[in-house]
Amino acid sequence: MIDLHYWPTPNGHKVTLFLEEAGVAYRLHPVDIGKGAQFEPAFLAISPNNKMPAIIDSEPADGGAPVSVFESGAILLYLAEKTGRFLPADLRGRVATL
Ligand SMILES: N[C@@H](CCC(=O)N[C@@H](CS)C(=O)NCC(=O)O)C(=O)O
Repeated sequence: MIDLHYWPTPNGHKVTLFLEEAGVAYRLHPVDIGKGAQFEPAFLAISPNNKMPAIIDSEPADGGAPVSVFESGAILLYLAEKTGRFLPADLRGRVATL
């Protein structure tokens, strides 16, 4: 399960678009950046630069402890590698996508 810490901005939408298109199960956790929720210690433990989106993957591919990822580009890359979706394996396709 992916826990997505989210607010409806373009950077937040990048992650929900991926999750919806890939059919990945997820739970949304609102981070009201207008009210300063991004500065709460529990959120900073996940996203130390006080920006959403951020995710916690409770079922990482290595079977280990939950993994947290912040920065939308890093999240998209993590999810692409986890699911095998939307990131071509060939050099040129991969570069074009990145
Ligand atoms: N480079 C980051 C930018 C994320 C970002 O700018 N998030 C904004 C909303 S779109 C935010 O959380 N701002 C709260 C703040 O800076 O205090 C990414 O791509 O994830």
